[in-house]
Amino acid sequence: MNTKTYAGIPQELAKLEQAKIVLIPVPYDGTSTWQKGADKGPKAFLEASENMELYDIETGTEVYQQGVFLADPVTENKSPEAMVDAVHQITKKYIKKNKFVTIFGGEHSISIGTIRAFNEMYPSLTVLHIDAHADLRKSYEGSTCNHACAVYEASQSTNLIQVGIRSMDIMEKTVMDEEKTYFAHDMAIDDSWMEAAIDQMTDNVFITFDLDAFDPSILPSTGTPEPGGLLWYETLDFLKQVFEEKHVVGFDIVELCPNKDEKSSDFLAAKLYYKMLSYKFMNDAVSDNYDNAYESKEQKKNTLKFTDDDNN
Ligand SMILES: [Mn+2]
Repeated sequence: MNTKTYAGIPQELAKLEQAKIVLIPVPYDGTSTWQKGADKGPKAFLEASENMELYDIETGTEVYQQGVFLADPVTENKSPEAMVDAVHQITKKYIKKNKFVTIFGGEHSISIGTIRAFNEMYPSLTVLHIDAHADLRKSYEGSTCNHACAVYEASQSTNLIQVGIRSMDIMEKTVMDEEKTYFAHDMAIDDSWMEAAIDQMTDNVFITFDLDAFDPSILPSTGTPEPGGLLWYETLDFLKQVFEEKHVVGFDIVELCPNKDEKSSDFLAAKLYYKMLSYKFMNDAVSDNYDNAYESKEQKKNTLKFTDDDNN
């Protein structure tokens, strides 16, 4: 039984029944290719979160008052496929409980499971993928559930928009939709990408945020740091607009690879998570009921079928 709460919030705000927000840690690092350690990400993130002040100056809110339930970590690691399946099932379970579901990895392969769950529960889903890497390989090192394949499935089954990309294999060009890809070298010289990307989104948006999208000068503790990344305030500016203009249905944050001598990355991840929650709930009173407005594709089919029968 886990008695620790997210960010040390009071127990009564951390109970599943009352909490509007669910946080699922996935300490998984089965397929990373260079520096190992993303499995330690959730622990470092939670420790940093406990040392963070919980009033958000920008929105003038204390989003933790909406309630945050810290779920048991997903520890399935028999195979990448079994891990993805476990993440998929548990994510879906909490969406069905009408919560705002968030997931902290772990390496990026966990997002195959999170995206699959949200895509089953929300029609016309946009996946906003913020990352240094394209992650569009169909399979890698013998598995379709490798971190290098994180958004291949999303590219086939959702409206995928990629932001911050600065590293890819030439083969991925055959899968990539360059109209919906925002490369870091273009973003650096022209900030019209924010509006352009938002214009391409449907209303339901899931955000998968690989921390290596950030510039290594502000976030060095990640498995594969790439130069030329996003900075803090431009990232927040973009995220805030997305939360204001779209129905963000959930998000995951992945690839924190902690280094005991460098804590600022852990703290940045903690703060990013809290900022995203603050933007999500900035206009919601604590007393408001929360409705995550899920409508699974199965349900939708049944409703249509019912209507057809009704007309006969
Ligand atoms: Mn990446």
